[in-house]
Amino acid sequence: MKNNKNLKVAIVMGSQSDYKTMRLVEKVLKNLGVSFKTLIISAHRTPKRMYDFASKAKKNNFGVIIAGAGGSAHLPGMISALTTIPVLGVPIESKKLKGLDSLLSIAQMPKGIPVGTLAIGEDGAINSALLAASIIANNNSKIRMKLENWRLLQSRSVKKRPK
Ligand code: RP5
Repeated sequence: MKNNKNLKVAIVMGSQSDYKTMRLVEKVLKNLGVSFKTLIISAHRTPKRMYDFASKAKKNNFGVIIAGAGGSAHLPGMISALTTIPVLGVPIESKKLKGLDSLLSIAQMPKGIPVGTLAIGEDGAINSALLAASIIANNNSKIRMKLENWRLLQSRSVKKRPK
């Protein structure tokens, strides 16, 4: 890892079909001024690509990896097995089981190889970006300030009384 202050976030997903959810990660990170790189990597369709990515992730200055996957959703766990960079898993809402399959698969990692699991679908995608920004903010005061401001605006946007 070259520079603790300028760590990037890797956004990876198992399929093009995951991008409609995972593009929200990009949107939030852009808003917070966090650098990122987005890639399609499938644990089962492109295992070599996954191995190359995960084994070079530290050298490539990634500080957090966000992995979105649906169905049996082994991508986040497999990447986590190959690197000690924190991996956040976004369970994609699958067609048949509405993402419950993805959620259980990502959350139920056996001890020893952790994956921080977010909510299913869009909420999870957005929160994964906020959590990744929090991790990067530990060593980056500019991003910490942007994150604090984001929270402030969110609080201000909540009306006191319902209409
Ligand atoms: C997983 O299979 C992907 O993460 C995706 O959510 C799911 C379905 O992929 P496609 O059949 O749409 O390519 O690997």
